[in-house]
Amino acid sequence: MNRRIALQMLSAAASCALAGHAGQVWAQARKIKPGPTSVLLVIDVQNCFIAGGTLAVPHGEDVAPIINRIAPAFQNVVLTQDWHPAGHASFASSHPGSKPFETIQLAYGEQILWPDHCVQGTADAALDRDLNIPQAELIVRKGFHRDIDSYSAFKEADRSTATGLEGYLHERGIKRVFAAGLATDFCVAWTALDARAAGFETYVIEDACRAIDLHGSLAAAWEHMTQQGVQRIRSTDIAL
Ligand code: VGL
Ligand code: ZN
Repeated sequence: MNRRIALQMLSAAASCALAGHAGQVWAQARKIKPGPTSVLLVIDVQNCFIAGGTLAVPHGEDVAPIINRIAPAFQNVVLTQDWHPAGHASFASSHPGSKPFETIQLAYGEQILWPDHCVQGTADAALDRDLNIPQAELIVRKGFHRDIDSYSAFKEADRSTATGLEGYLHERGIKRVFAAGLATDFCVAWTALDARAAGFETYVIEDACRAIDLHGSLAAAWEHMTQQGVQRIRSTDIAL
């Protein structure tokens, strides 16, 4: 190869490397930096919702490694646990003649019936052991009233009983909520919608969630969330 071609190749390689680096810098600059007024809400990443659990969400066990990877980018992390007493109103077994995934009418309205799950103090209700977020500052337990379910980490299914999370976040000066966990179309969606209603800038980290998807519930949840201004992002959109 002659000297001129060799030089041309060298300079092309150099500019390629430069463009690659600039591209990386640009991509990094466009990423979301959570900061002190943001919180990562890790919703119900519990044994009941992963493989081997009583209400296993398809591929639910895949979220812990993704959440572990982004959690260090957050100065505030709050975990939730679905935490039902035995005989809870959302259990099909509490309503003779009913079966899981049927719908019934309770005092506060329609309720989907579930298999017994996340019973207080059981191994099934414990956090997924693969979750590794030692800096998490608070665990909110919900669904502990026997006669009221709570998909949302903010407000129970009667739409009036508060969990206290809204007050906690306001007192801590939190403005932005990032939600991840299980399940996208139930506890994550209800939590994100209530976060919006409470005035927080709200993001759902799509690939850090997995869905139950009962009769089109996943598509409906995204439509509802998008309509209400919940922002749909991916874990790679967050600056690590
Ligand atoms: C959930 C159904 C029943 C959830 C909790 O965490 O999404 N789903 N209880
Ligand atoms: Zn539940």
